[in-house]
Amino acid sequence: MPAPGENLRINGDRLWDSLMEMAKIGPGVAGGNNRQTLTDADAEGRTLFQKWCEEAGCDMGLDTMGNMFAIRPGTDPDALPVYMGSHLDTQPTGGKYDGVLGVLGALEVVRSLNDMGIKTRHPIAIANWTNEEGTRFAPAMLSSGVFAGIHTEDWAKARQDADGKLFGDELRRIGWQGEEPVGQRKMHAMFELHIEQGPILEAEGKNIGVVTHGQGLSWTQITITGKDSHTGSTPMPLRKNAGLGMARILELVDQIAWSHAPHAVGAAGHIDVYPNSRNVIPGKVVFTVDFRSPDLAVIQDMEHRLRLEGQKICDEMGLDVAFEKVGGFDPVAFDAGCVAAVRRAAESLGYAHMNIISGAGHDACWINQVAPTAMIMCPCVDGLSHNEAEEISKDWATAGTDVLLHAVLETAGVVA
Ligand code: HGY
Ligand code: MN
Ligand code: MN
Repeated sequence: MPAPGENLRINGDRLWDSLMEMAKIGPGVAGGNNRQTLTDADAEGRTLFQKWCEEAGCDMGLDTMGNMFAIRPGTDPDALPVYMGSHLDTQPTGGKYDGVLGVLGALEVVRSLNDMGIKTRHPIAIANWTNEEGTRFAPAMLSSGVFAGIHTEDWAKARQDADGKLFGDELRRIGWQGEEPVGQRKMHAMFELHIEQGPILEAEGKNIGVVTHGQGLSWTQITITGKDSHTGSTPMPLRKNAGLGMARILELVDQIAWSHAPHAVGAAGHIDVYPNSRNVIPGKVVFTVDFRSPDLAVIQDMEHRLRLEGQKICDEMGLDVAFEKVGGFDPVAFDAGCVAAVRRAAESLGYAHMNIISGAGHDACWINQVAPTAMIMCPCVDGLSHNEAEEISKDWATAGTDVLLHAVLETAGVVA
C-alpha cells in the first residue's frame, strides 16, 4: 500500500464506468442526458448514487431541500468533514459530465481511499446539491443557495416550473425530501470538481484548472406586452409587435456585452412567445437576459443599460415592458488556502495546470459563503457544454479526480 501522501492515484477505469452507468439514466435524444431536477429520472439517479455510496461504506444524510450527503467517517469524530460536492441534475439537452463528474469523482475518491485503507482525521463527505441547473425551477444553484442562507426554504419550495408545478410538491412526489434541516451541516472545507464548460484549458494544453474566482451572474426576466393581431391583415403601422421589441432588445444585449469585451458575456436562453402561433403577431413575450462578468461594476453597468435602453426601445414602439431581477450572484473569490491545496495537488501529481476564472456558476459559488471552498476544473472537448455532444477524455476525468483526492487528503489530514 503506498504510504499516504505519496503518488496516490484514483481508479480512472472505475470512475469512467460509473459515469457511463449514470449516463444511462435520463438519456437525451443525441447521446447526452435529460435528467432534470425532481423528475423520475432524477430520482432514479439519486437511488443509484445512494446505492454506490452505501456500498462504499458511507453513512447517508438527506436535508429538507433534497440535498444528499454521504459521509466517510474520520478518526476524529469532532472534526468537521471535508466535503466534495456538485450536482446530478442536468439540462434538458445536457451532457454526461456537467456536475456528474464532481459527484462521481468524489465517490471515486472515497472508493480509492477504501481500496488503499487510508484513514483521515476529518471525515470526508460527498454532496449532491438539488437543482444546480435552475432550468426547470429557476434560479440556478437553488438548493446550495438555501443551504448557504441566500434563499429561504419557503421561497425555494414555491418556485414553479413551466407547467405550474411547485418545487416542494415535486420534491415530495419523487420521495427525496429529507428530515434534516437544510444548512445546519457544518463543513471544514468543500472542493468541487467540474468540467470547464469553456475552451481555455484544452486550447492551452492544460489538464487542470485551478479555479481562483467565479464570474458573477445576473438574470433579468423581461416581459414585453403588445397586442395579439393578425399577421396578414394588420397594417404595419398599427402593429404592437412584442416579438419585434424582444428582437431589438436581444440585439441591445449583444451590443452591451461586446462593449465590455473580452470578459463580459450576454444572451437570452429562455424565451417564451405568446400565443406562439404562426399567424398571430405576438402580443406578449417573456425572456431572461443572462449577463456575466468577473467584474461586479461591469455587471451593474450592463444591468443598468439594459433597463434604460430597453425601456426606450419599448416606449418608441408603444410596448409595455417590465424588468424583474430573477437571479444572480456577485463575482466570487475562492478560499486562498483551498485554492493553494488544489495547486499543490496538481504540482505534486505533475499535471499541467493554470489559474482560471469559472465562466459558469456552480454550487461552490454559494458554499464559499459558509465554508472555505475551491474548485478544480478539467477540460472538455471544444469547450462545449449544455449540449448533448459534451465530451471529456478519461484522462482528463482521472487527472481532475486525482487532484481532488490529493487536495482533500491534504485538507482532511491523513492518519498513518
Ligand atoms: O448557469 C450556470 O452557470 C450553471 O451551469 N447552472
Ligand atoms: Mn454544473
Ligand atoms: Mn450546467
